[in-house]
Amino acid sequence: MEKLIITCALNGAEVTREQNPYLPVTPVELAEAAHRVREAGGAMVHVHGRLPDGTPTQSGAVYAEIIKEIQARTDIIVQTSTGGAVGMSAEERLQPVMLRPEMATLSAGTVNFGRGVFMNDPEMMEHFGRTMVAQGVTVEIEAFDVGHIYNALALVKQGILPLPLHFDFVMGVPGGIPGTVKNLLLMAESIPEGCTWSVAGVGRAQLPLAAAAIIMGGHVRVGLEDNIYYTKGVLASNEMLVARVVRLAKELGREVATPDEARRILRFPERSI
Ligand code: KMH
Ligand code: ZN
Repeated sequence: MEKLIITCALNGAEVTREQNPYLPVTPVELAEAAHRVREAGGAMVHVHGRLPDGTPTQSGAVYAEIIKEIQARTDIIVQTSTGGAVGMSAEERLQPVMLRPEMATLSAGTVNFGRGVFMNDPEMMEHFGRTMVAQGVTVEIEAFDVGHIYNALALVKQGILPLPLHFDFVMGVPGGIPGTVKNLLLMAESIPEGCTWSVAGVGRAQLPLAAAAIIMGGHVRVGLEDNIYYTKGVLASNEMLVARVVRLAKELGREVATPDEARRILRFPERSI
């Protein structure tokens, strides 16, 4: 098995400080959290822009600050969100891609998202895919349901995205595929040979799906975007969640990847700038 890539989704767009006081919001807070996550064993952070009052933003200036602050402290991979928050326009969401981050997400289908609708229609997905490839940004497909895998493969058929792809199965969003091990097996078996995958279990699905992914040869995403609790009634910090996955991996005999090892596993191109 390849070494295990641990990604930490530091903040997301929906969680608030009122729900979890450890939530990083500002670029400096995100960078300090990224540094702690790297120390704990994380290879990548998935970040969302926020204004100082916590409001989600996809502003290029905010993301530029986040990337600069993180890179000043650590070699961890910075993956920017193109999902942003429910209700944002496509152009708004795409702004961070213009900064040419190493990796960005591409949500591969529309899904009910709690009480809202997270829109990702075919035209948007094609536009996101073309823009990310043109900018030299490695894509992570966010699949909130099994059909989203096939939407991503349609982009491959159209010649927009290259194979192999890296998929992140986001499981347990109310409106998406439930976060069970049976469903994880279905997701993992639905991607083409040679592709890689990670799983982001939402809420209480985070821990069992992380354990399953370690055993199955997939990779793991944890973090406050997806789950604010360490255990029932006990709030988590990002680094606590990462450290637990590192301990699990050790017990299960799976080595953990450094950021550079993750760059190789995820087939990042060599970059001159
Ligand atoms: N905030 C969600 C509506 C992503 O980052 O690419 C979408 C999301 C996906 O978080
Ligand atoms: Zn996100």
